[in-house]
Amino acid sequence: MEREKFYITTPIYYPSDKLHIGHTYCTVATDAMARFKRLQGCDVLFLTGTDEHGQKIEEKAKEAGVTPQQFVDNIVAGERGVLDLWKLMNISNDRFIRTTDDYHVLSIQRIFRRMYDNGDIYKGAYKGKYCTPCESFWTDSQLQDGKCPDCGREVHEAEEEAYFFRLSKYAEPVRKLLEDTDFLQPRSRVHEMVNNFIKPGLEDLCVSRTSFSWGIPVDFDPGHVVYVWVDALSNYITALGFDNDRYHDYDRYWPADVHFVGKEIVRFHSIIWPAMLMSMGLPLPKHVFGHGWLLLDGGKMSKSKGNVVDPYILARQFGVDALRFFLMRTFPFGSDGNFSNELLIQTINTDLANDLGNLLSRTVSMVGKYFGGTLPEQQADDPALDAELVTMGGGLRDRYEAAMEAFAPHKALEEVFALVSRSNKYIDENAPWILARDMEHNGARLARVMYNLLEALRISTVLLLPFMPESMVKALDQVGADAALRTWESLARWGGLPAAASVTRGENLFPRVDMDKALAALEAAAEEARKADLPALEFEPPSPEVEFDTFAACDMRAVKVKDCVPVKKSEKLLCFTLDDGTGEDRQILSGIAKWYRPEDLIGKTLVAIVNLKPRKMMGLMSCGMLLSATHTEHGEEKLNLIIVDDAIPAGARLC
Ligand code: ME8
Repeated sequence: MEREKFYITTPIYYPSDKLHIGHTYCTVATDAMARFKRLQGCDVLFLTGTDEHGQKIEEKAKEAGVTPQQFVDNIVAGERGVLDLWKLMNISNDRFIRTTDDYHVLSIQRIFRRMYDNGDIYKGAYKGKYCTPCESFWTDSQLQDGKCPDCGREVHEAEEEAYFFRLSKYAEPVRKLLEDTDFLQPRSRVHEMVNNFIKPGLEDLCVSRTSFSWGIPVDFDPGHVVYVWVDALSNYITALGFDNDRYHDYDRYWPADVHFVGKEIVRFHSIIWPAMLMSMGLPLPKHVFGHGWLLLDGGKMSKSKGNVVDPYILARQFGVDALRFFLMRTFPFGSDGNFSNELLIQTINTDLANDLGNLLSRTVSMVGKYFGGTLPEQQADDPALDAELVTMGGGLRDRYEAAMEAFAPHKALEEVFALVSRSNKYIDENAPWILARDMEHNGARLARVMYNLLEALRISTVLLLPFMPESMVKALDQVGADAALRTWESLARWGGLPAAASVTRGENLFPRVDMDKALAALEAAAEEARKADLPALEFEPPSPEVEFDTFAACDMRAVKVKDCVPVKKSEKLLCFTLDDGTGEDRQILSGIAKWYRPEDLIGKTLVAIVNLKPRKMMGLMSCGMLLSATHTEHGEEKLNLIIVDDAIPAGARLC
C-alpha cells in the first residue's frame, strides 16, 4: 500500500541576524509535526531554509564590509549559524533550501516570466511608502500612525519603475478561499486578513525593484530584481523541483499539507501566495497555520535582547529536549506567549522532573526491587482500581492524534500529561510498597500494577517521541519497549507490552533544576556571549585638528612615583606623591584603582600634565593629571598608564 504523503514547511529565515528562541519555536513545532506524521507512517517531506535576498541583507553586508553572499554564507553555514542551530535542536528537515541556490534562482526567473506571459505581471511606476527593514511597500491607508504596520518603524517615500502583479484580480477568489474553507488557521486570522487587507481593496502588488541589486534579476529586464517575497514564497515549490531539474518531487508532494508561519507573515502566505499560484494555475496548499509570537517582557524579541534568548545558551543549560518540550507544552500554538527563563525552569521541574521523570524512575526501580527487573506472567486485575487508567491510556493515541491533526501540539501534550498525572495517582491509590509486604498474597496484584504503569509509560513516551526524540528513546529503553512497541500501531490499544515485561535502569533523564543557580548561570552565560559579540577592539576616530600652540600649552613632564595609596572611601582614586624635579612633592589623584595596585607603581617613571588648574577631589588636592592610554576591548574599558624609561630624569619636558 502506498504511504500517504505529508509535505510541511517552515518559513525560510532571513539570515540578517543570529536566530533567537522565537525563530526556534516555529521550527521545533514543524519538526514535532513532521515526526508525528512519520510515526503515523506517512511519507513526510519537511522543508526549511533561508531567504537570502533583499535590501536589508545588502545593507547589512555593506555595514560589515563583506559581499552579500559572504554575509549570508556566514550566518547560514558559519559557526553557530542557521544550519548549526537546526542540528543542535535535532531538527529532522528532509531538505534545506537557500534562495541563493542556482536552481532556485533559475526557477524564480521562470515563475516570474510565467506570470508575465499570462498577463498578470505588467510594467508601471511605483510611488509609495517603503519600510526598508520589512522590505514592504505600504499604502497610506495601511500605515499605522504614519509608520510601518508590521514593525512600527519609519517608512519613506519611494518611487521607481517597477513590475506589478495583478493582485486585485484575485481579491474575490482569495476572499472565498479564506472565508469558505479551512485554508487559513486559526480561524481568528481569517477575519484579520479579510477585514484589514481584502475589504479595504486589494491593490496590485509591486513585484520588482531597481533601487538595489541583491536579488534575482528579471531575466528579460535585468535592471530589475524580483521582489523578495515573490522569490521567498516560491521556495515551497522550487525546493520540489518546480521549473528546475534539481529535484523531481513536485508531482508527489505538491500541494503542501501545511505551511507553518508566524502571524506577521500570514498576509503573504494567505493572500499573495494563493494569488500567485492561482495565476500560474497551480493547486493551492491545503493549509496555512499562523502561529503566535513568543514575547519577552510583553514585547517582541530583538537583537538587543538576543543573548537572553539565545537557543544555544538555553540548550546548553537545560538540554535540547527540555527546551523543545517547553516551547510546545507552554504556549498554545495559535496565540502569543510570554517567554521567561523562570517559566522554562518551572515547566522542566513540574512536568519533566516531577511528573514524568518521577513516574519513570519510581516505576522502573519498583519493578527492579520487587521483581528483579522482569514481571511475572501471573498478574491480577482489579477493575475498580484499573479501569480509569486503562481506558485513559487505551484512548490516548486517538485524542493525541486529533489534537495534532488540528495543529494543536500543546493540546496533544496536555493529553499525554493527563495520563502521566493519572499514573502517578494510580501509584498512590495502589500503594505498591504496602502490597510488597505480602508477596505471597499480593504478588500477582503488584505485578499488574507495575505492568499498568509500564504500559502507561510506554504509550506516553512513544507519543512524546516527536517532541523529545532523544530522551524518549532512552525512556523507552528503560521501560523495555522494543522497536515493535514503539510504533503508531502498537498504541492503538492498551496492553502492547508482554506480560513478562523487563525493565533496564538508566540515568535520571530530567534532573530537577535549581532556579536560583540556573538563573545566575544563564545571566553569566548571556553576559559572556554579549562580550564575545562585541568587537575585540573598538577604534575611536581621531579628534578634530588643533593649532600647535594649543598643544604646546600643555606642560607634560616626567615624574617619579615616591608614594601611592588608595583614597579612603573611593573605589576609583589613587593618591600619588610625585617627584616632579622641582624639589617639592607634587600630589596628583588619578581614577585608576580598577586597573592598578598602588604598591606596584612606586618607583615608576610616569608622565604628568603639570600645568592643569589644581582641583579638589574627595577632600584632597590634585595638582595635574597622569597620562594613560585607554581602549575598549570586548565592550570593556581598559587602561594602561604611560610608564616611561627610568633613565628619563624627573622634570624632563615631553614634547
Ligand atoms: O519572515 N516568536 O523571516 P524571519 C515566534 N523570510 N515566532 C517568531 C518570533 C517570535 N518571537 N520571531 C520570529 C521571514 N518568528 C521571511 C519568511 S517565508 C516564504 C519567508 C518567526 O527570519 C516569524 O514569525 O523574519 C517567521 O514565521 C519566522 O520566525 C521567520 O522570520
